[in-house]
Amino acid sequence: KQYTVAVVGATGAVGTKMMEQLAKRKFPIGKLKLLASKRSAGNKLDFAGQTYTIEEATPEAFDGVDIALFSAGGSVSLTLAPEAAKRGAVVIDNTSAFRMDPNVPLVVPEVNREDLKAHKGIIANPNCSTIQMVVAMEPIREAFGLENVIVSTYQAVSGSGIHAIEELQAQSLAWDEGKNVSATILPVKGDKKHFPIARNVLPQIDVFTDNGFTYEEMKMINETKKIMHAPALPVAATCVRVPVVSGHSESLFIEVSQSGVTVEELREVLRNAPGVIVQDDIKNQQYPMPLFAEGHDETFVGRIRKDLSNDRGFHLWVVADNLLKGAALNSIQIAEAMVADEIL
Ligand code: A2P
Ligand code: 11C
Repeated sequence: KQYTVAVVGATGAVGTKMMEQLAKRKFPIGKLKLLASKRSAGNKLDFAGQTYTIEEATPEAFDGVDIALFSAGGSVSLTLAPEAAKRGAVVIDNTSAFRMDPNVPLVVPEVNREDLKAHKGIIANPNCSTIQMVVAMEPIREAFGLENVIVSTYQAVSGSGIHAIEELQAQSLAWDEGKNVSATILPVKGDKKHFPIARNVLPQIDVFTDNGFTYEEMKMINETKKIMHAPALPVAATCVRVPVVSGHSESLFIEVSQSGVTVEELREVLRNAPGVIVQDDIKNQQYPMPLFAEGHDETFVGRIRKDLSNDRGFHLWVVADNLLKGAALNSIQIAEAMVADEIL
């Protein structure tokens, strides 16, 4: 069977990668519709050797669509995803608009593929920093139990879209040329102040919530509990933007339930885990880095060590391409799982 697929936000950082993944993974596309804002309507884009004309994303654009991949921002999803679902499309939404809706499965196929069966037309793709963390943690939880999670992130600017990548590049150039460095996007468009990301790190991703955590941090906390079906799991996050173009890194502390688990046992579990590559050989300085994770599908894990004062505590360094496993690839993997499990 072949499917009519719409990509909403086809000109964006994630939309572009979604198209690359559809082509690379040979998703069974009968017809492809590339949708974006009115500004881009009429422009051309190439896909698998063919040229397509971008259309404006309107409710009617979803007539006849089987699968709609959304990555055009939360407000576009809030208005158009229900319209697409109403017209019979299955929406796979990469924004945070519906993630915590109890009627919407939030899925990382390696972790909770079964949840797809309960879908009511909209499926949510988790936040990038959440996805790579749960891919690394779920096999550990299955083997040894999981009781506590504390994570600090080092997130690439591409998580904030194409304009943030351009901002980092322009600021780096301005530094080199001794010119004025101006900031207009990061840490987050919707906040009052902006700071340079070049030669800096920003301990703010998204705006702050009332409890002192940012929305990005709350996403990691709430989404992890939902995906892992672990509402009582303690999770704490500190999310930080670093001047890296692609690839999110995470320093992860976990406490397992079982006592006496060895580093080698934990490593072995991760070696056999789907979607994980263990890069952990400190004698040879082998550990994951974002520069080398870019373009890869897997989540890389290294620096695995036991805490020095807690027998059940482990430290890990987790890196993945935030635009691939963190966004576009996971969305396509959701679509593939639905095709394979015959729930489309
Ligand atoms: P456009 O290029 O026409 O503005 P990024 O996250 O990289 O910034 O990309 C955002 C994506 O969302 C782009 O493809 C952008 O299209 C799309 N987009 C923005 N606003 C709308 C809208 N109102 N309707 C549909 N797509 C939109
Ligand atoms: C970032 N994690 O790196 C964000 C981007 O909820 O899908 C993804 C935001 C989201 O800025």
